[in-house]
Amino acid sequence: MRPELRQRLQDEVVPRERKPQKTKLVAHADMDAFFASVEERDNPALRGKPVIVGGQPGTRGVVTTANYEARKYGIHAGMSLTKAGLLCPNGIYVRTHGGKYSWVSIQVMAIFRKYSPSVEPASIDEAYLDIASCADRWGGPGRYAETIRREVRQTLGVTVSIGVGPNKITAKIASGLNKPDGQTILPLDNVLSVLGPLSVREIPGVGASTEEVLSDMGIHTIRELADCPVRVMQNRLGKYGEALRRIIRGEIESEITPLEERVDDKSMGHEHTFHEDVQNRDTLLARLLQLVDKATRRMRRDKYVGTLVILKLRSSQFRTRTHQRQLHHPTSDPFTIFRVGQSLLDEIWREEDGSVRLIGVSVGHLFRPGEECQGLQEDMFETPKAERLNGLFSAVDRLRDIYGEHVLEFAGGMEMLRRAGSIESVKH
Ligand code: DCP
Ligand code: CA
Repeated sequence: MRPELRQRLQDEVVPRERKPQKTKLVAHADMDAFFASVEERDNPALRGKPVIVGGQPGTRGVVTTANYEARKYGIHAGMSLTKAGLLCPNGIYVRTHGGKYSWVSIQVMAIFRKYSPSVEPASIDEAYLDIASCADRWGGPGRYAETIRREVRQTLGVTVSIGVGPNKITAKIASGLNKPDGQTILPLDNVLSVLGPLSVREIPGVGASTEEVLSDMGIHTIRELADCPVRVMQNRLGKYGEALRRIIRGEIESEITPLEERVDDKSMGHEHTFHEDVQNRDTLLARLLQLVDKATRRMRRDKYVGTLVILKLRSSQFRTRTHQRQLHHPTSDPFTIFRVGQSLLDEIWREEDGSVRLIGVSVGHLFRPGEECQGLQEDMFETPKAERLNGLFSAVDRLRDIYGEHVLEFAGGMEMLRRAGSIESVKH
């Protein structure tokens, strides 16, 4: 490395914090239409046209993202490619190039780390930065955000939007307010001047069921939530409601878990070799569900969530294939992980491809979420229904601790096994 470059890096690089840190000032950086932007960067002929990433219209599979042009046609992530093809027949459809996006993600995170002592990646294209001790060095949060956005644009050719707030949740809402290629700095002494008029649905983690409860209470906007008396919130939504109210008022600090504290190389999973090779999709899915169940049980026990699902298949000819998908939100939810595993299976294997000797699944990019984010990561874990589900998982886990692994099986797995006529084949 050239000496002047090394010196520049040394000047720029902020000393690393190695422990989770509470901070009073958080930046949330989120890439714009991430997969589509990388595709446009690599093929400028796509610019200005509706670009849909995921595959060809009419084929199996879903849209992973669409650029802002394509969103005007109503296309969004998760939509089937068949429906996308009907809504936007003249769009440009590109297949997903996972490896390329992972590489850009690594480069983006490296840039973020130059600007903050503590960076917590939240998904493939977003991160929280602790900026309490460094924003002033760049002339305050506004200049600071402009500097990072410029560097990402100039070095990687893609754009990022940034929000700054007193905690993760407020910063995340802020980063979405001026998308794409924008920034929003919340005034620390009055975050509600910006957030107040927004719908409570803009709060990450507030889904349909929490919205319904709030709506029953006459609460529709963030300001109404913030102004609701603590006791009323406690009565209707318990500790979660109280925390939500304080977070949104900017009264709760966040803990940023830096990259070094994550166990990115760690994964939890299980695999199974069949007594007889299997060519039936339902049998594979039933086994997959059991493996996911086991893996997520360990994750719950150790309080991990993860953002990467890896499926492994070995054919009767001993050909091993692994396929992985980066999740949008960290999770330990068996249903989510199973659904992703199922779509990975469908992407790499069909019954006509021949029989399978081994199937395995693991969840990677594991980490333990900061306390204030626990339960806010996913709608599923924060709503009253989610609390019940979480309680259900824990109760099942306890029963298994006492009576053994097979005391309770997932009903779905049992049903699939029954359909495949292979209940006996998976009993131990
Ligand atoms: N992604 C995916 N499947 C989904 C959602 C997202 O594979 N159901 C991938 C593709 C996205 C990337 O994750 O490009 C980041 O997801 P975001 O929700 O941040 O969406 P984008 O970055 O595409 O758009 P935005 O500008 O709204 O952030
Ligand atoms: Ca994004």
